[in-house]
Amino acid sequence: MKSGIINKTIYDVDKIRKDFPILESMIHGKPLCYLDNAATTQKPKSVIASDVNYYTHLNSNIHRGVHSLSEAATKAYEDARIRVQKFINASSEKEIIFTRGTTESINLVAQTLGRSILKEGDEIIISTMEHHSNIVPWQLIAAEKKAKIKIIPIIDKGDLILDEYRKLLSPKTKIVSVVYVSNSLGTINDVETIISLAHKQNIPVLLDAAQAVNHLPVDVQKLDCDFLAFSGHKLYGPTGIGVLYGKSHYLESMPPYQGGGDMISKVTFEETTFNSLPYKFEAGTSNIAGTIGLGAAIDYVNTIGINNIAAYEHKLLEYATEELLKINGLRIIGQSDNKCSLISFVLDNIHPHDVGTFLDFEGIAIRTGHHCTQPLMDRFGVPATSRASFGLYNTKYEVDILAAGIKKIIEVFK
Ligand code: C6P
Repeated sequence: MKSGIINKTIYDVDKIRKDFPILESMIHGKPLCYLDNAATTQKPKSVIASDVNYYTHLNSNIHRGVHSLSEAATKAYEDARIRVQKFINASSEKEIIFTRGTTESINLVAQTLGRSILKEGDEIIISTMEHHSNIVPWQLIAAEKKAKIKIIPIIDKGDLILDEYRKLLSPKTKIVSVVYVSNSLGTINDVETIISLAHKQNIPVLLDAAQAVNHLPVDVQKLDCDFLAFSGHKLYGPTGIGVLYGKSHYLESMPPYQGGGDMISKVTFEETTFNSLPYKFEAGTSNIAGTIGLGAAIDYVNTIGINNIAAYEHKLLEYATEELLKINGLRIIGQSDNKCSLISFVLDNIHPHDVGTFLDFEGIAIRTGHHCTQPLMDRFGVPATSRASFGLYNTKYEVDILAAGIKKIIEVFK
């Protein structure tokens, strides 16, 4: 698939696309135009090769054996932890906990920190634009502890109302948990302000960075967030592997999430003492191949440079916004001045599911539905949107294909 002029200015996207074998696919006889990167990103050859290499040469359980294979697998697994630590600039690799993904990372904090600090009448602050993964875990623990959930409202453009957030903060607030980049609007939230306001009252802040780490440079020490959650599969890595970053003093004070092998120091029938960080939170045999694959994905992203990716995607988003706004009857949901990576839209009198199905016949993969943000859809008074979300390999030409596909469906449905 051809690219456009802007694509050459930051990096050679045509060269990069060759690293992703799936981008060569034909769908219904048309070249695949993959614009569903917020759901999951495609994998470069190096990540695919990492999986094959692991099962061909390294497969063994970690932290358990003294034999060579186990030692090699353990080293590769722990090297991946250091790659993650450096990627988000955590101060120690002990602050990096491997989980199944963003969802599990947030559940871990809700069920451990939440369980140990929440009391009746306490409050948890989240926002209107949260993914269900940052709503339901808090609802579960709030119901158990008789705590309340408070919601930061948003304006029609899709920005959080920080004055309202200020008013919500009180001595009853025990945790703030907000999304860094919205998966449905693309808004980049002002998390620096959110964190500093919470910290004035010694309230810990968790950032759901599922849609941030692949689009923006993320430095947890600079942000000063207390927890940060993300998934490997949105960062060009494998599914089933994710990260919870936590400041060590919080992680030390939290009880374990699950019990089992690897998370213990000593077990008797009377009593168990727990392993040190990070292993206290990694019970059972981990997704070893996936973790090593995540390390390979980070290496890949680093070779391009996350700042280059952010700059490239920013230009692509500007171009896509301009082109889509030219289409009569198309309304963009989420028009913050501080946005990245995606466009959610609705078309007059055409249901998003019809849009998604029609575009699929053009070879274009977008996501339609509520994107696991039903309260946000309610806020905008729509049951669903169509969402085109971009990755480091998308091109201006693909934006043109999308715009042409949307114009075609409007014609057909007239
Ligand atoms: N959003 C989307 O299409 P998991 O499933 O654990 O890897 O990620 C959950 C999650 C949490 N927070 C945000 C902001 C997310 O975008 C997601 C995943 C996908 O938008 C699947 S619903």
